[in-house]
Amino acid sequence: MTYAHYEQDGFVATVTIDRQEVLNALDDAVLADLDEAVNQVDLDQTRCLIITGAGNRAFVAGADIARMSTMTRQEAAAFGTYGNAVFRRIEKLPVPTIAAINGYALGGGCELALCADRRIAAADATLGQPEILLGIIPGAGGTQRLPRLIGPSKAKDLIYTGRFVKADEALAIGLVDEVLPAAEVYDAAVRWASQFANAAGYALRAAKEAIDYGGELDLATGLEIERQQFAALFATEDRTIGMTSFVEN
Ligand code: CO8
Repeated sequence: MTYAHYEQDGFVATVTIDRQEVLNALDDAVLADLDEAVNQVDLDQTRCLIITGAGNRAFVAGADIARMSTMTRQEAAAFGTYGNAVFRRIEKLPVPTIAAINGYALGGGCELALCADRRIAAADATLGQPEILLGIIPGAGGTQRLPRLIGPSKAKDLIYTGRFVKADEALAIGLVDEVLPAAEVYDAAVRWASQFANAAGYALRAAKEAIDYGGELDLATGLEIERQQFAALFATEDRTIGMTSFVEN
């Protein structure tokens, strides 16, 4: 019995969180299975990772509120630390990642989606950071990644009010990148992922690292990372093939 299934289809890996009786809510066991599934990503075999939720009702409806309702402060600290570590590992994967958001992505579920490079949402998806309604704040990166993605004003709107955001609004404010009928979300994620199957893998990794790591630093350091990555790619076969074939043809 696992709460997170790993599948590999060609160069595309998919991790599906599966605890449908509580809308895929996260507790320690789900986090551990998610961690284990993500650790199966073999960087020699995988060009893109899709993360999704099982069933059609939820991506992840948040951390398990029943479990959190009895947590001591120390237990909450441990839970938050673990959740953050798992999410950070996902965010730091060198390959592109996609959140295929089917249904609710609330609280820790929205925060998980924020760790992906791209968010594709079903037209009936609902996102949000409702923690304030429970007397807490986001605990797995929401106060940090959400304002970086959609700006501090919009992030404060969502986090201060805890209101739910339907897919159309999520698209309008940049919280998701694409909205499609529910039945088309996963296939669209696979299509987006598949374009990387034959792409220059080292260049993709370098682009991701320069954008993500550089974005956490001052401009001068970010530019330095880009400069080094740019030069390093001249030692790859992809660059030799790519440039030679352009020049010859
Ligand atoms: N935790 C535990 N159980 C849940 C959760 C949850 N987050 N969400 C839904 N469930 C359960 C329900 O209790 C219900 O169980 P049961 O059938 O035994 O009564 C089952 O899932 C189905 O849910 P509903 O009957 O409520 O379905 P509805 O369609 O009526 O409502 C909602 C769906 C609107 C999604 C509603 O269930 C809801 O509001 N859920 C809570 C959403 C929420 O507040 N999420 C944020 C939680 S706080 C958080 O995520 C903090 C993050 C900290 C990160 C820490 C590291 C990972």
